Amino acid sequence: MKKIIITGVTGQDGSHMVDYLLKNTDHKIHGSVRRLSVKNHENILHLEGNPRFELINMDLNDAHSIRDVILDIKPDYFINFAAQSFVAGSWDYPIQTWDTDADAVLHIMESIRRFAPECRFYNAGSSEEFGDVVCVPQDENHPLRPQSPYGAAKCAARHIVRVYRESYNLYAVQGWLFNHEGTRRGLDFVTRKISHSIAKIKIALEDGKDIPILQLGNLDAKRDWSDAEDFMSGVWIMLNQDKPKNYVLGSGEMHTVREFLTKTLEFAEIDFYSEGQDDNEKFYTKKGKLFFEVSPKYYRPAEVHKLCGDCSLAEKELGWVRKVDFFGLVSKMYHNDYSLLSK
Ligand code: G4F
Repeated sequence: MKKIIITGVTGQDGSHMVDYLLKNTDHKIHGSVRRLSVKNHENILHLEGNPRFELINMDLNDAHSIRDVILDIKPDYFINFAAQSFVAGSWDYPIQTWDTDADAVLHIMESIRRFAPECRFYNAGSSEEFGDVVCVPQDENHPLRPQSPYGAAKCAARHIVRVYRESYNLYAVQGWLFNHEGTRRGLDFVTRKISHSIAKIKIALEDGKDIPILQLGNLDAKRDWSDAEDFMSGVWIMLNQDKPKNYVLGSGEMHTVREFLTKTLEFAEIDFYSEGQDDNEKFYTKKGKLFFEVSPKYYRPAEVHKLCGDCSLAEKELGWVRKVDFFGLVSKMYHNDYSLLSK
């Protein structure tokens, strides 16, 4: 039985990866978590008692902890999904972001090189590395032009992974994953913030209660949104090629934040009209109740205006396919939040 370490298992991607591997392989999975006084295990509650899944303690900000775990388990695969992944937060915590998203990758690579050189390593890359893009769509050859401390840290990690792969002949890859969302997404990311808030607004309207007001920042940013579950097979295939190589995973479609919001309102069957522009834009129900407004407090010091992934190489060489499109994703997220909140 092969051994896989996955970091970030309490998060969206880590928990989906565990589900994917339990279903599609016979391997043993060691899910690493940082011991906290408050548990945040909602995404992995269903794994409790599974004999092929074991939680282990590891703190990516502690090189000794990484070394001890790799020495002890001698994994066949190491999938690093743990990160400070909230781009907006990276201006508030740039050093913590750098420690977790860049330095930790160096510590992992160094421990793999010393103690488990046969281990295959995947690091979660990001389309934020392309940042201020020079063309649309972006493929594997797009230059790295990050716009945030988060994007810069991911670029540093990418170079670390490449240098270790080339210097020590390790199987180490990093996928450029464009935005991927779903029902386990954190509430601060814009898609889940919208699906969850609109579901709350819908329920308040149905119950005749006070309507909570949703506030968002830049509605014109364009993103390439996919279903996170669809990306897991792509990551696993990337890890199991004859030779290590990096790939873009995305949908090749761009949609604005505004489109995500209005599509969600369509699924919620909330009719509305808008007033004002830019910082003063507001949405009202047909009965004149305010339920949405733009708030500059969610603007970022620097924005990535458009991201669109060209995943043709992954489709051709890995045979990777997506199942869920943009409308399917919006529908799934809204309906999931509506049923969660109506319970
Ligand atoms: O949902 P977001 O916070 O995701 P962002 O910044 O694109 O990053 C996500 O995708 C990356 C891959 O491209 C990952 F590497 C990263 O870890 C993360 O998963 O914001 C999306 C867009 C931005 O342009 C932002 O300015 O939505 C805009 N936005 C507008 N109002 C907002 C809000 N974003 C958030 N989080 N909250 C708002 O109120």
